[in-house]
Formats: sequence, structure tokens, C-alpha cells
Amino acid sequence: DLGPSGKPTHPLATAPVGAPPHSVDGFVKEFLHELNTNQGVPLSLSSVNDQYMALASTVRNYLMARWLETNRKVHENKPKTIGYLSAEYLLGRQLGNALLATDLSDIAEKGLALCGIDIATLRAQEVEPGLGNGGLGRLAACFIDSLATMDVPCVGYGIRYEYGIFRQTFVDGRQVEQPDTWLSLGSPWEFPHPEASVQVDFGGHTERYIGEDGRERVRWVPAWNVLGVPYNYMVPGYLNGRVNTLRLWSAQATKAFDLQIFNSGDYAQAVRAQTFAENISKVLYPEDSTPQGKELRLQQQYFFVACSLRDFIDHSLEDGFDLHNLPERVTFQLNDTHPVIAVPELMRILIDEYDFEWDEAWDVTRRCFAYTCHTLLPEALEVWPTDLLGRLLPRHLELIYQINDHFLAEVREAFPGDELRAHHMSIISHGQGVRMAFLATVAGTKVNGVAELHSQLLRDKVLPDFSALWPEKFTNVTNGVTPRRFVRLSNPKLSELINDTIGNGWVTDLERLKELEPYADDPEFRAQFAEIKAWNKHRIADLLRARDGIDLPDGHLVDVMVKRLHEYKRQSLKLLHIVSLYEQVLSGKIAASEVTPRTVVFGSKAAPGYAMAKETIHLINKVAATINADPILEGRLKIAFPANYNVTLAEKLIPAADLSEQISLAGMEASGTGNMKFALNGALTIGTDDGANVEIRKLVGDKHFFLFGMSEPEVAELGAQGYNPHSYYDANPQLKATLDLISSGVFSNGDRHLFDMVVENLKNQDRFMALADFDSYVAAQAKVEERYADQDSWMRSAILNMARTGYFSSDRSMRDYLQRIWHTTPML
Ligand code: GPK
Repeated sequence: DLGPSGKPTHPLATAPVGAPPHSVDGFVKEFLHELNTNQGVPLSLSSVNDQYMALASTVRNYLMARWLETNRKVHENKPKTIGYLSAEYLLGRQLGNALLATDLSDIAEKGLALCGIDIATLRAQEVEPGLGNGGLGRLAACFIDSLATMDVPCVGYGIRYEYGIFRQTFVDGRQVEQPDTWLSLGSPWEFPHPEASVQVDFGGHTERYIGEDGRERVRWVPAWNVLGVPYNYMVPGYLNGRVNTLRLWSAQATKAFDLQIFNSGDYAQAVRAQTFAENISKVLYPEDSTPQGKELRLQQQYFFVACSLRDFIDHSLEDGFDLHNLPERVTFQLNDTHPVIAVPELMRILIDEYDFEWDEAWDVTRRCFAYTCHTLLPEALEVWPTDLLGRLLPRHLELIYQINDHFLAEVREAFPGDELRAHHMSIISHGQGVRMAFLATVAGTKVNGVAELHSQLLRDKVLPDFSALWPEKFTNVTNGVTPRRFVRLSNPKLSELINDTIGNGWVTDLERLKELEPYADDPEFRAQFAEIKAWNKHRIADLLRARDGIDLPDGHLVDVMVKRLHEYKRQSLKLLHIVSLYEQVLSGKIAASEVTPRTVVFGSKAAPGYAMAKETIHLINKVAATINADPILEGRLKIAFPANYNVTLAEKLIPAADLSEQISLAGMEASGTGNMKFALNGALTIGTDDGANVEIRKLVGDKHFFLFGMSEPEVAELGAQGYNPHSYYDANPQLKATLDLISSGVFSNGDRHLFDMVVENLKNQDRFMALADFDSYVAAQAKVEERYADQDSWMRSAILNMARTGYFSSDRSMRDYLQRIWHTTPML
């Protein structure tokens, strides 16, 4: 039931909700009111956390009128909505973005100063919601920001993990994980709605029965269930009055669930049942691109998807809505395979609950979903064992078999007699695993990759049979990043310079950065740009000193590699370059004075169960400790590896970078999005022709990009020939000396075998061909040094990188989705 039970008669009850006055006085009044009434403290006795909480509520109050108005409009106009289904949202801090969206940054700073409070202290108090692993989760956060800013109705659906991505610490150079207790000091940005909870069923069996109409029907008799409690978050558009919703689900035990056990008289067991239910949204799985196939993970996936579909159907549609028309009201965008169980769930709802015939249900379902693939790694493509899936979701497994039967009939009709093809395309792999990417492809109206190269490889290598059957289903949408967070907020000085030069329209129309191109030749502009880069370097130096006790030298080339630790991303190749420099100085091949003063910054988490990745972190830390302590490279080479790289750190680090490391083996990184953030902040890229690097290089021009390494076809060719890393080790004396230096024990207190795992793997396996690209990488780094020596020309290139990469705004990505996939236009 919505609304009051009687007719409101007080004039205020029907007036539009207002926001507090947009003034310093209005702000201070609201802030003190929140501090007193919400935190229950006077200013004089308030803690920093009290003040932060009150500030957050204050800003929330300014957004509230817009949120209510957005929801009222949606209710009234019933536009088509994007239901973005994602198991991850790597949001980053909320306060700065909310202040920006409401144009309150200056007012808040002044108002708080009048209360004797430094806003920077309060900003630092916020713990970011780290509800994602890396690129995929951050992309979801950028997309919902863009949709709100473009006035497109969207609900982001996901999971409110009690513990997000683990907090990384280093103990003697090794990664040690700590739980991420992001909720412990309160969570001022969320609105729980326990009254709107949804029940989700699991387990049990199915039964056939004859319905009232005489037709045979199926009934799922589940064994247990949990409640999904929605927590709403505001997703404010930039200065446009729109506030969309992010709805994250939290799992709770249902009454019935514990009653059953209570009745058995086992109180302790009943309380444990509570915990069992709550476990579902307890923790984010920390594997990036390498799912472990754990049952709890499938529970999470079904949990949030079932909640979200139920929520949309029951609460976003008017009573009596004919679900045959559902595709006119929603597209559910599947962010990778994680939410794909939504496909059989919608079929189940339509057939079992709404009496649809198979063909009707399939027609609706097909038109409601679209699928984005984010990877090419075979191990990242989820396959759920049929026995596990059948135990947890017996009805869904039946429906998947039926979908597969219909689908394979279509394949056999299109390719008569080609049984091998049908076998290859089967959603059920060898009778025992459900290939979720195939299910998504069969069900989706559209299937897209996330950069041009990736979409091409997706068609040609991952899903070739599907693209032969349905060529028109496949499309590309190159990823993007939100310019609000990753330029306007993260690089305030640069933003000011851009505003002063071309006005502020670029924040929502990033291609306008093109207008800066002529200024690359303006010495005055170049000097200002260089000064800002230097300022950003000081800012990160200050932060790392306070945060990690790391001292960054002044005046260095800042060379940054930040991303999840994964062999395909090749942090080890970056490490080989560093060790190679060190080796050449140690052995007297070059003088230390010839080395361009450079600070290499790493930021990276490894999945806790990924041994090779953790060993690589250990090695980086040991190399860093050794080189940083050796006077031989004093003032020339410094390695910084701050622990716990996250969105908050990225926002300070990226604007300080001169050089962006994007060095994955070609054909492995689907897109990358860090690469875009660096270019937009005026770093030059050293990179392979992989993912979106290809498009970055095309846009900025070869002169302003350091390309190296094999191309994807060359990689494929070498792989086909049989790749032998040892032959590179044997043939290249510098490479040999580099690897041998690691094995010599200089980085490990004389222990020659401590890093065998990494070194032997590189010499003998090297699945991602780091040794094959070593020479070319080192040569490209030499070119970097050469170009960096001419600061004026370097700054020119940096400016051109910024001016030419406006294409990578996530606003553009969203326009592409709207045109190519969702077929809807923004609601004005
Ligand atoms: C891809 F498969 C996955 C995954 O599980 N997690 C993840 O972050 C990334 N990704 C890709 O690795 C990036 O290349 C890409 O830019 C990003 O998704 C967003 O599409």
C-alpha cells in the first residue's frame, strides 16, 4: 500500500517538498539541526564522526526534494527504465560527489569553517563503499552516474555486502587481508526499507499438477527462504535535478525460516539459522575474473536477481499491468554473467505465476534482457555445475534445460546435420555445467563487448558459432569513465584551468576538451598545465606520507601501474623493467646518473586464493625495499607500493601520473578503464595494442603514445607455433641477467629460492608472454626517458592526451547503449 489512508487536508501535505536554502546561512542551520537532532550532540561536544554524519545528512536533505520529484515523475510518466543488474558497484566516497551534484562544495566549506570545522577533515572521515573488485564494479558506478546526469530513468540493482572488498595490508611485504568494516561508523547515505522486503526461495523440488484450466503445470516447492531487505541509495545527476536510485539488497532470515526450527525446540540452532540467512549478503567474493564456483556465490546471485525482478514487477508497474508489455517498460542489463540466473527467473515468474505459455514467456524474456561480456579469459566465464544449480534452484535448472532444447532445435534448423556445432553451442556443457555466457547470449536481445578489439574477439573467438547464427545480435560499446568523479572532483586545479579556458560545458560534454588542442602550443597554458601536474604530485606525496609513511622524491617522472594483480595484466613485466635498470647500474653497464629520475607507483590487490598474484606482490615489495635502501640509485629510482589501493586513492594518484602503464598481453584486457582516467588527466600511456588502448592510441596519435609488444594476431601466431619463454631467457643477456638477479637472493636476504614460484613460472610457463615482450617494453621505456627529457614537448603531448580523449566519457558509453541496445531516449 502506498500513500496515506485518508485524504490529506493540510496544505503542506500536498505541497512539493522543498530543499533548504542554497546559502551559507541555510546550510549552517541545516547542519547544526542535523548534528543536534540526528547525532544528538551539541557542536561543542561533537566528534569528527558526528560532524561527518551531520554533514552527510545535510547534503542528503538538499538532494531529497529532487529524489522525491524524480520518483514522482517516474510514477506518473511510466517511462522505460533501465534495470542495471550488477553484483558489484565500486562506488567510492559519496560526499564529494553529492556536494558537486548540488553545487554545495563552496557553501559547505564556508559554512563549516564558520562552525570551526575544516571540511577536509570530514571528507577524510568517509569510508568508501567498496562493493566491487575492480573495473567491472567501477564501470557500473560510472554508468549509473552518467544515466542520472543524462536524465535517463535507471535503477541500479545489487547487493549490500556487509563486508566489501578486503582491506589490504602488508606484513613483511606479503599481502594480509583484513575485513572491510565500512558500515561500522554508520552509513549515512542509505535508506533501509524493511517494509518493502522480498522473500526469496531456495532448494526443494518441483511437482507437476493439473491446473484449474486442465493444463499441466509445474510448482516449485522450495525448502527454505530468506528475506531481501532493500537499501536505497541516491544517485544524483550532475546539477540537473535528477536523482536516480541504487537499490542494494541485504539478506535476513524470514520468520517462517526460524519458526520451523524454533518449533523443534532447538534455540541455538534457530539463532544459527539467522546467521545462515544473513551470510548471503555478508561478504563480496574477492576474485576478479576468476570465479571460484562456490555455492554461496550462486546464492548471492540468485538472491539479488530474484529480489530485483520481484521488486520491479511488484513496485514499478501499476496494478493490473499486462506483463506481455514488460519489454516496453524495462531492459535488464546483465553486467557480466553474474546476474544471468535472472533469465530463468523471469521465465519462472511468467510461466508458473502468470500462466504464460512457453512461447509467450520466451518472447517477453528475450526482449527484456541484454548482456555485456567483460572478459576473454576462459576461466572468467562462469559455468555452474548442474548438480549444484539443481540442488539450489531445481525449477530454474528445468527451465534452463528447456531453453536449451528450444535453442538447439533452432541451431539444428539453421545448420542441418551439424551435430558437432549443436554440441559446441549447448548451454549445458558435457551434460554437467551450465555455461552462463551462452545462456545470456541466447536470451539477450543484444550482446556487447566493452571495447572494439574485445567485441571483435568476442565474436570471432569466444562466441563464433553464436555470431554466425545471429550476427545482428552482437555489438560493441566501448567503456567510459565519469568525468565528474575522475576529472572534475579528482583534479580540481586542472578543472579550473579548463573552465577558465573553454568554459565549464565539458563536464557533461567531454568531447569539448577538443577545444583545448590549440592550447597545447600555447607556452602560457603549457606552463600552467605543468604547474598543476607538479601540484598534483605534491598532493599525492603529502597523502602517501600521512597514509603510508612513504616519502616521494620531488621532480621525478611519476610512473604508475594500478589495477588488480593478475598475470595477464603483467605487473611482472613492469617489475622486470625495474630490476633490469637496477641490474644495469649494479653491473656498471650504465651510470646511475644516466637513469631518468623516476618514481614507480604500484597499487594492487590480489585475490586471497591466487598464490601467484600474492607472490608477485611479495616480490614487488622486496624489490622496492632493496632498491629504495640502496644508495646506488638514490634520487634516481624509487618504488612506492601503498597498500589498499582503492577508489579514494585513485582519485589522488591518477592526476599526479606522467606515465600510465597499460601493459597486458594483447588480446587479454577486455577494455581497461584506468587507461582512460590517466589519459584524461594528462598522462602518456605506455601500452600494448590491447582493449581500449587501441582506441586511445588512435585518438591521441602515435607520437603521444608509447606502443610496444606483440599485436593480438602476433600473440595468436606465437601461441600456435608453441611459445617457449626459456628461449628468450637464453637469447637475451639482459633478460637473463635480470631474472638471475632475482634468483641471486639480493632481494631476499640471500635466499635464492624465495621467488622461485614467480621466476620459474616466467622462465618455463609464462602464459602471458612477458618474456616475449620484454625487449620491446624496455625499448619503449627508453623512448619514454628520451621524450621526458624535453619537458616542453612532453607537456604538449600530455595536453593532447587530455584534449583528445573526451570520447571516453561514460556519458558517451551510455548514449551508445541507448541507441544500440536499449532503444530508449532520455526522459525530459
Ligand atoms: C572483467 F571478467 C571481468 C571481471 O570479472 N572483473 C573485471 O573487472 C574488467 N573485468 C575487465 O578486466 C576490464 O578490461 C574492463 O575494462 C572492465 O571489466 C569493465 O568492462
